[in-house]
Amino acid sequence: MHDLIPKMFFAALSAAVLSWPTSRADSSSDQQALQADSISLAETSDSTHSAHGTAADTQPAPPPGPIPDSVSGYLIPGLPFVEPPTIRSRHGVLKLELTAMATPVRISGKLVNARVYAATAYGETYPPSYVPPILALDPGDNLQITLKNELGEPTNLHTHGFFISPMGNQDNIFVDLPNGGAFLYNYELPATLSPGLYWYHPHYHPLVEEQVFGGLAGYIYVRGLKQLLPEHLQDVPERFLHLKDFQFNRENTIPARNINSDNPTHRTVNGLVQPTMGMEAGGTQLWHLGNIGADIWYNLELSGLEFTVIAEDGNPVDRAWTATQLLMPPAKRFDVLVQAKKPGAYQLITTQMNTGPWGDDYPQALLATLNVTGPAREPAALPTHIQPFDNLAHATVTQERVFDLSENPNTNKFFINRRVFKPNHVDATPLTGTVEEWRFRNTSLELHPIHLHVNDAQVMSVNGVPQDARSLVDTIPIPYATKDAEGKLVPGEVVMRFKFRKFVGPYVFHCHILAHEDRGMMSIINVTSPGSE
Ligand SMILES: [Cu+2]
Repeated sequence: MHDLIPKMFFAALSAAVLSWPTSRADSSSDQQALQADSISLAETSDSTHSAHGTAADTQPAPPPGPIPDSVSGYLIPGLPFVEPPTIRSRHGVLKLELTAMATPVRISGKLVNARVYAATAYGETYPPSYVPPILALDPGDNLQITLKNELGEPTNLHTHGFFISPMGNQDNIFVDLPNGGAFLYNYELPATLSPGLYWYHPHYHPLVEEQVFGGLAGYIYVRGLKQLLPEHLQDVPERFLHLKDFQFNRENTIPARNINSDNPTHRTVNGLVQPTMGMEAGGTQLWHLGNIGADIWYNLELSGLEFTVIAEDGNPVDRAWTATQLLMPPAKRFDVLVQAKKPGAYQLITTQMNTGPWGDDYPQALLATLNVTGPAREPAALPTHIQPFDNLAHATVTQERVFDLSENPNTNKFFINRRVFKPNHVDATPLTGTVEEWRFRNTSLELHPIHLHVNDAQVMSVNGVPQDARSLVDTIPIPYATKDAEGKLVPGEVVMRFKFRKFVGPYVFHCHILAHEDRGMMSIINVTSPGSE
């Protein structure tokens, strides 16, 4: 099995080895290693996991049959809030089968053609659903997912936020699982994995947007957050709110081609349009919020109530912070405490917003209604501190890097350092145990949320303003460029630090607006150990 590790990655590189870019700054011994592995790849050409990006690979699935309106029915708003089932680990192991398929499912009462997961685990069958089961784990667990592909096109799986190896059958987004195939992912979670909300979704370039937009995205919850709360809050009710949006065409199919994220869309919470939730006056609830849609943003408000953030992107914060608005780019997660003193109907909305002159405009939308009942009552005291984190502000930085984010609105291509993603191009080769400082400069006129796999980031400054980080994070909006008084373009800029703690191997960073990622805004880093070069 070990042999497969480099081969799967270098399968993705195989075409490249023939024309290795001259601009690559890495050592020539690296290059020799790549060539050596590409030779061994040839010996395994019968492997079901072939290179990414060939014409045959990215052949899209044929469109599904239309669903007549008489069969599809209508979206029903205001249904009671429900959550998907949870599959829990047992004795340190969670073993399940996940099947990605194109099939009709009901979303808030309406039948639409979607791309979704079905699951089986411990003798239970979980039918295909727009919101798949929540996988609940403890730090240190072993997660074994057999992914079966019935989509009609290739796919794979990414565990967003996990601090695990990017190689072999762990968080390896270079795996190419063809239609009809199966692949065993075997994730070894570190005992130190931080508690909070994570998620899973396909990462098969360049079909990621359509697969996530079709419905292929679910939650992973790593337990232990409640134990970080004061004792009087450790048994508060929890709610998992999956934020996903979908569009459907005349044939009642979620589009897979030419998705326009600026089109009118249906925002859903747990696959429901504007569901109703309940809470007792004076009560406290722990909400797990994640934007697991493909492209669009949320700016949440709850009728002026405060969200008390206790974790961000699966990282408990050192100081709890409160906000009446939560900006959530695609992939963003917050674990928050919510309280209401007085009874009433509180509206969870996403406000009107736009993502820049070249970006999208979203109208305000009601997401859910929280009905608070009973006599007014003072809620419990909230915590101010949750858990310290490994603050990198005073770390020794061994390497600085600059990444330019740009786009061409005419060709609809998106670039990092003026290149579209190439499976053969490595942009950086950090060493384990070091801290690097990366400067992202956005010269385009829209926001781009940047996500690095495996290692979380500490935001140091935004547009030159120093930031006092409360935790590490994994999805960071980079502000768009503006013009100064003389009309000169001033890039939006975020400086962040990464500590490459442990895992070696190639992995990616990219814009998590998946249309941008699919159209080029992604790049590879290859982490090595000092002495292994
Ligand atoms: Cu982007």
